[in-house]
Amino acid sequence: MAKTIIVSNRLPISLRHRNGKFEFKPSAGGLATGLDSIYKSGENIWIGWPGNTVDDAEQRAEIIIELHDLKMAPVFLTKKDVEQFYEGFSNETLWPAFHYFTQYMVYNPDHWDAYVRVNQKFCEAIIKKADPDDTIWVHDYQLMLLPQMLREILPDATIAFFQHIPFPSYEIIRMIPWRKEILEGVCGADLIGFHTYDDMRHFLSAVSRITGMSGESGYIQAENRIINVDSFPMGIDYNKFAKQAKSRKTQNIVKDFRTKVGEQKLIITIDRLDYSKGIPQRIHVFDQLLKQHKELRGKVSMIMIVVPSRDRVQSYKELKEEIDLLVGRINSEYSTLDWVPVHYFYRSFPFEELSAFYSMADIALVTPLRDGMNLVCKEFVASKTDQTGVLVLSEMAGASKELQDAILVNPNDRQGVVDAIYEALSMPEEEQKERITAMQESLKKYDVFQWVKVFMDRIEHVKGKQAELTSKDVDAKVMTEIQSSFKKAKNPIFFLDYDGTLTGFKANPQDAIPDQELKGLIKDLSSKAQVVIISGRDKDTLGKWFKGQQIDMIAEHGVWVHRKDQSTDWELYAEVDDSWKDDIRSVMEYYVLRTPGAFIEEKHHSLVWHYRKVESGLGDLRMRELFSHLKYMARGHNLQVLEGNMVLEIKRPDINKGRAANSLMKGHEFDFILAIGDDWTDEDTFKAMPKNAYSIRVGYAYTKANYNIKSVKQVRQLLHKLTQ
Ligand code: GDG
Repeated sequence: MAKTIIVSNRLPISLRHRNGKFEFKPSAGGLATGLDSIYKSGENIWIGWPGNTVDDAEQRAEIIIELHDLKMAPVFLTKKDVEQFYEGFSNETLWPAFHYFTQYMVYNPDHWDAYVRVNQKFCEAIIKKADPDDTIWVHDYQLMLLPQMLREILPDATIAFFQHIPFPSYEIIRMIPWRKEILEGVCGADLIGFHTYDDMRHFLSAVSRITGMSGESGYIQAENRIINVDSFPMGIDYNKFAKQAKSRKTQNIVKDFRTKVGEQKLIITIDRLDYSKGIPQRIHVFDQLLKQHKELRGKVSMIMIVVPSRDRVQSYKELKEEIDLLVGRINSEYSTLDWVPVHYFYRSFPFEELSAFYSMADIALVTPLRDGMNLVCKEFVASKTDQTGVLVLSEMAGASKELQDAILVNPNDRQGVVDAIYEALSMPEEEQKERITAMQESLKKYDVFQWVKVFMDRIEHVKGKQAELTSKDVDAKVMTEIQSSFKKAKNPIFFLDYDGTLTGFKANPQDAIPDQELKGLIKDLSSKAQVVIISGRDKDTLGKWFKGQQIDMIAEHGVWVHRKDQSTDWELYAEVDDSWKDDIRSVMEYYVLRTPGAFIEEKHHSLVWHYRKVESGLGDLRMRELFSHLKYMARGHNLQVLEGNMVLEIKRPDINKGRAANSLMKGHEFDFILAIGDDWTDEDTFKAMPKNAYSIRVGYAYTKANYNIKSVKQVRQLLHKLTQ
């Protein structure tokens, strides 16, 4: 049976070497709890780095055995890996970039090499355990190359990726020299998840601009499959926090802490040491509060827990020094013998004490400058079992999208945060209860177990969607069938679209000239069958490009036809009334003037607005505007507006490739018909085909065609086979 493999940089354990033996302490972090039921069942397993550098072979063997019992398998990192991959590329390039701290970004090619090398190491470790149809769920920014590395070795595996930290705007991503490799790495996955909608839309925009892969409504069209990108806001183990807060153990700790700090109001702040968390800014805020509201001195204290993290990275060392200095300054300025403004702890606490802090605090001040989600604020809310307390939350945290009943603040607006704390301190109990209750309802419903379930269900959904689209793939069996049917045929015909079918797209449409291979292919094919090039292109271009070939040509979606046996001129296939063109052209021209790179192509029966060369994003925006403008005008003229590949075309609805193909076949009996095309204009051809025809759409989009084929390359391979 297929199994599920969870992969993260760190395994959910801590490992200590004591008295010649290793001690394994499972971590009770949010992710580990949520995924508990997954990796602990059946053959499933969690693969990652145990967190220590262990070089000794015997010790490694001991760790492998111990971890095996915990349903885990290690990836061992060397000291150099840790320095260059983890502290280096992950935490000095990706982390600052993704949190918009570009001033801390390091561009070190050695760190990048290590990132590739370690992702490869993870890949090898997974391959040893994985079967071809397993589900592999990769976590976070340290492993962004892994999905594609796995895809190359396990093409049929189900691969998912979730990023726990923000995904920034394209403007930031483009600063990273290795951005393309990183995005292509992630796109090896079938499902890509982020905490928020903003993260996912930033990702989609970066993918389309940097890799050129197109996307729509959360789906990216990769070469041979679709990829779903979605938002999955992570929850917490709500009941665990609620239960612990009520427990006798925690309530005893609360009593003890209370006796020590007295009856003053308490503001709690809990973070890992990180510049993204806005810790120094928070101390400045508290200082300003005490300056502006002298009456609060002696009555409010801040309990500030900073959990040591990445303290070997220079920027973190400096941050630690800054915090120490600021806490020293504020305490030395305001402290009295029976009161200190800031109780500062640079260490972590056992769970029951953490719960006591949440439980006794009047306010949680969660003001990161940028945070993927932030679980601390959710844990605080879950721990307020009597529903009193106020959450002051940064709008830069992913959690702010869900916790709208918090007092939301901009952490850069110092006065705004001061005012928010003041508001929180004076908030009536009834309002506190209303707000906390509303937030608790939501956190209960969307807890971490629900998060895992929704994510796993979505993996199945996307695989189903992929299967639907590839069920009609031209595989070896279909290929053999087409070949044998063609061999038997006495009077075969081919309808071949040009752009996107026989040749790829070019920035300038006039550059998509048929190459030598294609010319040879068409020549060979036309010696064995009737070949019809059926295109939206103008007749002069087609005529020039296929001059001398023994083929039929249908130009401008069926306005013109050129028969191979009539070496004379083009024949008008459809009567064209172009009295509408002046009105429409002037509107299109207005949009060209506003959009550098756009241009109009005039065809006999249609006008086409091209935006392939327009700055990406702007092109889409203008196309949408023009689309609704033209739709409105089209009604009066009985015209049809159609969206194509980086084009918007307006034309008479009764002129289409299907109608032209039908007219051309009329009165003839064909015993083999093959139609291939890549876009909506070819759908008319497919619809017009008789039942016995083979129709094939290039790319994996929904289609009326009987089959799909991956790309232009595969189309040419198919046609070559038929000429043999
Ligand atoms: C990353 C993203 C995203 C803290 N102090 C103690 C302690 N903690 C626990 C908290 C909480 C966790 O650490 C911190 O989680 P956050 O979500 O706040 O932040 P990151 O570590 O930066 O996590 C973040 C998260 O991934 C999940 O996707 O939300 O945006 O940056 O659970 O309880 N636990 C104990 N003692 C402490 O002193 N026991």
